[in-house]
Amino acid sequence: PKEIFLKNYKAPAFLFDEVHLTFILGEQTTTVLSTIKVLPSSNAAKAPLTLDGEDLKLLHIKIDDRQLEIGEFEIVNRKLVLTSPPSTPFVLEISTEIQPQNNTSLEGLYKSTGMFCTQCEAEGFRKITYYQDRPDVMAKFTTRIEANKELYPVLLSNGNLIDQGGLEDGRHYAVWEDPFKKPSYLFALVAGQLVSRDDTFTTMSGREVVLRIYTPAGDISKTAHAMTSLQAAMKWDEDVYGLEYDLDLFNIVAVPDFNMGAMENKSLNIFNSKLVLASPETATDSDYASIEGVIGHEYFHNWTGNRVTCRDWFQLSLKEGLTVFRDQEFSSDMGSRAVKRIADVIRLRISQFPQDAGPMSHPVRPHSYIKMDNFYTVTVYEKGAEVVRMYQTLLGKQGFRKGMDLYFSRHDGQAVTCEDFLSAMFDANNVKIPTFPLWYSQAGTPTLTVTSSYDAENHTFTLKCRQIVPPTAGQPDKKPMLIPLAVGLLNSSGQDLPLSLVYDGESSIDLKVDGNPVKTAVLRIEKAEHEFTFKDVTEKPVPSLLRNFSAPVRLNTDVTDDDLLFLLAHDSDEFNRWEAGQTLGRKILLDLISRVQRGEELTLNEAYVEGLRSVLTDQSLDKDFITKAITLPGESELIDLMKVADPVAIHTARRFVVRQLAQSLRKELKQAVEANRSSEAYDPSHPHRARRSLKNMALVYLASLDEPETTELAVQEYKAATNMTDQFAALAAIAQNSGSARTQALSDFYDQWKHETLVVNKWLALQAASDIPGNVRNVRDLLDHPAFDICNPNKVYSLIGGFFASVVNFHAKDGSGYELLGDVVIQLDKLNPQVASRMVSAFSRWRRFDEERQALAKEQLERITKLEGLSDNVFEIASKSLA
Ligand code: BAL
Ligand code: ZN
Repeated sequence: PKEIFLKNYKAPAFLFDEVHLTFILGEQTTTVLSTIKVLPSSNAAKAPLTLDGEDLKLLHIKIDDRQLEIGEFEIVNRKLVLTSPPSTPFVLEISTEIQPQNNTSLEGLYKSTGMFCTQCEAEGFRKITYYQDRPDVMAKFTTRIEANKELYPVLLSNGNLIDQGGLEDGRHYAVWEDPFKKPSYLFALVAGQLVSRDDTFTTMSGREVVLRIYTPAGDISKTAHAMTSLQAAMKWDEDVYGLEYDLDLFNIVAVPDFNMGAMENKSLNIFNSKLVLASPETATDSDYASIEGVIGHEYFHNWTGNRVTCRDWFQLSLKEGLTVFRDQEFSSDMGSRAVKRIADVIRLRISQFPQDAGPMSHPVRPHSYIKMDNFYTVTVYEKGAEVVRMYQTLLGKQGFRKGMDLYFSRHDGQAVTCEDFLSAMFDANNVKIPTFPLWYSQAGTPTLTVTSSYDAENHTFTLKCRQIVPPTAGQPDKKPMLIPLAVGLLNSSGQDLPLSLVYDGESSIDLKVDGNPVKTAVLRIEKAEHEFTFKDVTEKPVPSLLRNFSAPVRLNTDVTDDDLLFLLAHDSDEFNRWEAGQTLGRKILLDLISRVQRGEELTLNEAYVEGLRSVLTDQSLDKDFITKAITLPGESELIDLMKVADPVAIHTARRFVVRQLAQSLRKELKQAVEANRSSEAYDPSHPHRARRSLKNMALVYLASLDEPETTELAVQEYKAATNMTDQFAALAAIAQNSGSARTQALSDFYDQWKHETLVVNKWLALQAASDIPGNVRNVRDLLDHPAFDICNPNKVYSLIGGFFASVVNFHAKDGSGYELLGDVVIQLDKLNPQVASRMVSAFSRWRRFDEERQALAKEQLERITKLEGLSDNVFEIASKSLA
C-alpha cells in the first residue's frame, strides 16, 4: 500500500466549478451521471487530470460532449487519468454504474435496512463516481435523484429542493441544489421510506429555518430530544460565537448501519440511529447526553468544517479538534461544567494517552497515512480539542472569540490549514508564541514535573517545572513546547491566595484582572526547565497545579498525600478537587497492585476512605461530581501506568478497593440510594441526571459485596425502575457477580427488550465487558446469538468493543481473548475494513504486557498481516503495531 505524505501536498491543477449529478437508483444497479465544469488553472498546462474511483463500472466518459476513446484516458490503481485534457475550461461528463445493495463497507452509496444513504468522508465519494476526491476541490452541487416512488418516497440531498415530480413506471424524482461550494466529502443522498419530525428555529436575524429529523415510522416518537438539542445548539452558536445558520432547511436522517457516530454533510446530516433515538424507557442518561453533544457537534461543523474546511486530510484536526472543543463547551453550558471537563479528561487519559505512547502515535496533524480513515482518532479529535482549549486558556474567552471572528472573516468559503487557524488566533490578539505550533507536529504526551519550595523568610513560593516530551514512533527527538500551567495556592483554611509573581526577567505575566489579583495564574512554561516564584506568600501554601487540566500532559508533583486530601476537601477548582482524589487513588492502587504481585496482605488507607466519605456526604456538592469523585481510576488507566502491565493484579487490587469502600461506606451508600430515588417522570436535565448517577453508582458499590442483602437491593431497584437509566444500572450492578440473580436478570432484560435493537446492544456490551471468570466463552457464544449481526457496526462496537473493557478477560493468559479478536478481524475485514481496523487497534498495546501475552498477541497480528487481500485499513494498523 502507498503511504501519502503531508510534505508532498500540491494544490490541484484543475478546479471544479459546478457539478450536476443524476442518480438513477435501482435494486440491481444504480447509475450515476456526473457533469462537471472544469477550470484548468494556469499551472495545468499539459498536466494530466487524475480522478479517484473505486469499485465503479465506467459506462462512458465525454469531454464537451465528445466521447473519449481508449488512449485518451486510462484506469490504473483506482485512478482514472485523462492524459491530455484541454487547458481551457471544459465540461467533463462521466457515467458509472454501482451496486449499493452489495456495498458492505458502508462508505460511498449503500443500503441500510432498505434505504439508500451515503457516507463520503473521508474518501467515500470515489465509490460513487470518478472525481477529484479531495477537500480542496470545492464545487457547487446540483443533484437529481430518480427512484421507485413506493419504495423510496423520500428523496433527499444537500441544499434546497428546487424541483420534484412523477415519472413513468411508478418512479419519481427530486432535484436538490446546494448554493454553497463544498468538497465531495460533504455530499449526501438519502432515499427511503421515512417520516419526519418537523419544527423550526428562528435565527438571530429573524429568518425561519425548517428543521426535520427523519427516521422510519416506528422510531419517530424517539426524536424529541434530538430536536430540542438541535434547537439549543443553534441558539448556543449564535449566543457564543455569533454564528447563524445559513440555509432555510436543516435535515437530519437516522440510519441503523453507520460506521461513525454521525456526519455533518451540508444541510443533510446523517446520523447513526443510536445518536438520535431516545425515549426514557429505552435510552440512558448517558445516551441523552451523547445525543445532545453529537447533534451539537455536527451542527457546529456547519461553520467549523463546512463554511471553512480543510485544505487536505492532514489538517483534519482543524475542523475536528475545534468542533469537539465547541461541542464540549456546549455540553458544559447545558449541564455541569466541572463534570463535563472531568468526563472529557477521563476519555483523553484512557484512550488518547495510550495511543500517544504506542505504535499508532501521531501528531494532532499527522505527517503521513496509508488510509485516512485510520486517522479519525482520539489524538486528532480529543487531543486536538485540548490544543484548541489551550488557545482559550492563554488568550481568555474574549481573546479566543476575537480569534474565531478573524478566522471566519479571513477564510469563509476556503479550504485551509492549522497554521491559518493559529495565525488568526494570534494575529487577532497580537501575540506570538513560537513554541505553540509544536503541538501540531510533535506526537507524545509531555511529562511535566513540578516541585515546590517555600521561603518563610522572604515569603516566596517557587515552582520548578521540568518538561519532557517522550520519543514516539518515528520522532526520537523532541523540543520543549508551550505548556500553559494554571495554578492556584491554597492557604491553611483552604482559601485561594491572591497571586503575584516575582518578575523573572523574561516573561511578565499580568496577574490582575480589572485591578484585582487573580486566584488562578496561567504560567507559560516554554523551556525544558522553567521556574516561577510567587511573592507575598505569608504562609506555606498547598499548590493546586494544572487547574481545569490546562494542558494535555502527565503531571508529576511533590504534593504529599495529606496535601491531596486537603485539595480533595477544599480546592475551589472543581476539576482539581476531583483530580486530587484520583491522584491519591492511583497511588494507592499501584501500591496495592505490587502487593498483590508479591502475595502480601491488602489493606486500604483509612485517610483515603475518610476523604471519600466526606465527599459522599457533602450536601453542597453536585451529585454528579460526587459520583465522579468516588469512582476509582479505571483498569485501563492503570495498565498505562505500569512498566509491565499485569491484568490479574490490576483487577484484583481494584476490586479489593471497590469492596473495601463498599464495606466502609455501606451506611452512606445505602443512604445515597434511598435519598436519590425518584418517583417523578423522567427528566434528562442535569440535576435529575445527577441524582440518578449517584444513586446508581452507590448501588454498583453495594452490589459488589455479593451479599444476599445487597443483591436483593439491586434486584428490587431493577424491578422498580421506570426508565432505562435506572433499569440498566441495576442490571449492571447485579451482573457484576456470577450466579442465579445475574442469569435471571440478563434473561429477563433480553425478553423485555429483544425488539429494540439499541437496547439489545447495551445487553450485548454489558455481557461482553464482564469480568466474570472465563467470559471469553460467553462472548464467543454471543457472536452466534440472533441479536448479533457482524454487518452492523453498532453490534460489533457493542460486543467486540465491549469485550476490550474487560482487562482480565481480553488479556486472558491463555490467549483466548486475542484469538477471538483475531477471528473477528479476519471475518470483518472482507465486509467492512473501517470497522475491522478499529477492532484491530485493540492489539496496539500488546507490548505493555508480559512476554507470554506479547507472544500470543503477536501471533494474532502476524496471522492477520499474512492474509491475502487484506484491506489497507487493517494492514496499516496491524503492521504499525508489529513494527
Ligand atoms: N466528520 C466526521 C464525523 C464527525 O466528526 O463529525
Ligand atoms: Zn466532527
